[in-house]
Amino acid sequence: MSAELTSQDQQMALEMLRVRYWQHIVNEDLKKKKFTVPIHCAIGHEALAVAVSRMMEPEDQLVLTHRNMAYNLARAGGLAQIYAEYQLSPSGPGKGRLGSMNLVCDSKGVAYSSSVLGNNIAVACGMALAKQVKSRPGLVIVFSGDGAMEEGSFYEGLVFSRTQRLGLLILVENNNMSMSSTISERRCGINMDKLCGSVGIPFHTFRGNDLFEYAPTLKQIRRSILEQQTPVCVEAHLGSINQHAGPTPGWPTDPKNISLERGLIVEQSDRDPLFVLKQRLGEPSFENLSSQVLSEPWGG
Ligand SMILES: Cc1ncc(C[n+]2csc(CCOP(=O)(O)OP(=O)(O)O)c2C)c(N)n1
Ligand SMILES: [Mg+2]
Repeated sequence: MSAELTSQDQQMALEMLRVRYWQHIVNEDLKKKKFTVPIHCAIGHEALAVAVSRMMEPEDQLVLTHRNMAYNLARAGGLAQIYAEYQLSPSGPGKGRLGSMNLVCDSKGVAYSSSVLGNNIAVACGMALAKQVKSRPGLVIVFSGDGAMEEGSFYEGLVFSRTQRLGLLILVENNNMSMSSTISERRCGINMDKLCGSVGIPFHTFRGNDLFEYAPTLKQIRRSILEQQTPVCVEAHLGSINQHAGPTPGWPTDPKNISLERGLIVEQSDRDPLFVLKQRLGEPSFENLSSQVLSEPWGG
């Protein structure tokens, strides 16, 4: 693909590389115990984060979970502000009072984040209903994990949003992990296609971490939500390559080991969206863009 790389594709690739680079910086500083608040990296979520951020129009609102880092970074377009908030500095977007798990940035469309699983679904439904009642444009995008969707409010949100025909995009990040348990360790499987279909909500599956596939598809989905006045649900299968929270490695014998010294790519598999990008662009283009990002000052 490298030969046909348009300047827009290049910008998009750079955005994703930056979100990874900034997460590496946070992870390195987590290792050095530079923060006092719990911080959940989202290394492996970058393709979805950049695609969602690029899909958004100024009137759209993002409603996030505890694992909001990649989304806040993609929306912010820089690390310095977010880093300041992680250090609880008054110069952060939450004036140092929100920390990581509840971080919002209204000016960038990040309206709400919650550390309470499932709570954000009800809040997003209320926000989407307010848009509808007040005839305000745009849609609300709400995130859930494969763990958080076990909360009753997830099902209630599906029924309520479809009943009211809300402008809502429900994105489930299925990393097959809730704290330290996989899905099969804690519950039966849930057929999302059938669950959504049973209440008339269109459903899509995302696999493979390909930014160049996710970005245009999400733009089409956004249009369909607004034109057909129906919520849509997307389940993205991805991996959180880092530990649940805190630094990776989190302890001396941790099998997960992330180090910026080894470069931006963490895993040589399609669980890593940067590995997927490298396959897409070819090694020379990928290395060229990576070096550019690694040489950029981030404000720390
Ligand atoms: C109502 C509630 N119950 C339990 C927790 C503790 N808790 C925090 S994160 C987490 C796992 C969430 O898994 P998932 O939704 O899949 O998100 P992931 O961390 O995998 O991104 C749990 C159980 C919580 N924050 N809120
Ligand atoms: Mg999960």
